[in-house]
Amino acid sequence: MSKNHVSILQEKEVDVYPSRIHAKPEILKRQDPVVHSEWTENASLTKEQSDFYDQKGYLFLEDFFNQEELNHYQKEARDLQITARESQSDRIIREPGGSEVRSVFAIHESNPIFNKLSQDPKLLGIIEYLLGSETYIHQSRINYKPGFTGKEFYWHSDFETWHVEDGMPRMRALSCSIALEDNFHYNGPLMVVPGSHKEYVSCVGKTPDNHFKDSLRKQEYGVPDHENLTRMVKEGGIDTPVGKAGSIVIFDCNIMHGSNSNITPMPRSNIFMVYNSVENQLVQPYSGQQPRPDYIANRDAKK
Ligand code: 6CS
Ligand code: FE
Repeated sequence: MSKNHVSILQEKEVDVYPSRIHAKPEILKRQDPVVHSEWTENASLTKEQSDFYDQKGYLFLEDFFNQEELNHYQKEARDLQITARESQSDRIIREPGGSEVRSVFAIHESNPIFNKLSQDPKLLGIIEYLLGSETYIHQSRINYKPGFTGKEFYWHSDFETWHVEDGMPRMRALSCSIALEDNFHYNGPLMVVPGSHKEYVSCVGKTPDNHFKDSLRKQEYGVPDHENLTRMVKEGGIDTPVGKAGSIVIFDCNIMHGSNSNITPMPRSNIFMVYNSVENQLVQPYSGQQPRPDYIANRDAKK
C-alpha cells in the first residue's frame, strides 16, 4: 500500500471491509445487521418475509406493480432504448464486443416516470423498514439483456464495488429489481446465493483507474475467487427468483449474485434501483482512487 493510500485511510473511519488490497482472498464476517429495524405488527413486511430476507438475503414479491403501472414503465423503457441506440451519452453502456444497449444509468434523474417509480410509497415503506431510516438513490439503471445477444453479469457482491470504488462505508443498502418482462429460468434471470450476504469476500487485484469503463460491460476485479464461490454455493445453493413482469426482487447489497447470458428470443429487461440509508453516506473511495461519476454513484443524498 502506498504512503498516500495509508494517510487517506487514516483520515477517515477504519476500513472494516478492506478489499483488493491483499494478495490472497479472505473471508470477513459481516459487521452490520441485514434488517435494520425491529419487526412489529405495523411493519411493511410480515414476520415471515422479514425473517426470510434476513436469512436468505433477498425477497421476491410477485405482482408488485399492476398492469397499468407496468404499461407505463414498459413503454418508457422501450422509448429510452430507442433513443439510447443513437446517443453518445456516457450514461449508456453497450454490450461487451457489441453495440446493443446493455444499461442506461441514472434513469431516476433523467426520466420523470422512473423518478416517480423510485419514490413509490409501497416500495419505500418496505425499503425504509429494511434499512431502518430514510433512504436515497445511490444508483439506478435499466438493464436490457436483449434476446439473442444479452451477455452475462459475472458473480459479485455489489457492496464490494460500492465500498472500494464509491466509498460506501457500511452494509446498509439494497437493490430492487423490477421485472419489465416475464422472467424465466432460461432468459438470463438474476441468480443469488442465499446466505452469502452474511460474509464478505475480500477480493484480490488492484483496481485499474477508470475501472467502471470496463466493469459495467464485463466485471473482472472485485469478483470472488473460485474456492470461496464454490463453498458458498455448496452451503447456500443458487436461487433464481423468477416470475411475471411486474414482480420485484429486493436483495441485500452484499449478497453474491450474477446472471447468465440470454440467447433466447425473449429479452429480459429490468429496472434496478439501489437505495442507501441516509445514515450511510459515501466517503472517499476506500481504494484511494477517484470517485466514479455521479451517474453511477450518486454522492448527494438530497438528490
Ligand atoms: O458497478 C456497479 O455499481 C455495479 N455493477 C457491476 C457490474 N458490478 C458491481 C455493481 O453491481
Ligand atoms: Fe450487481
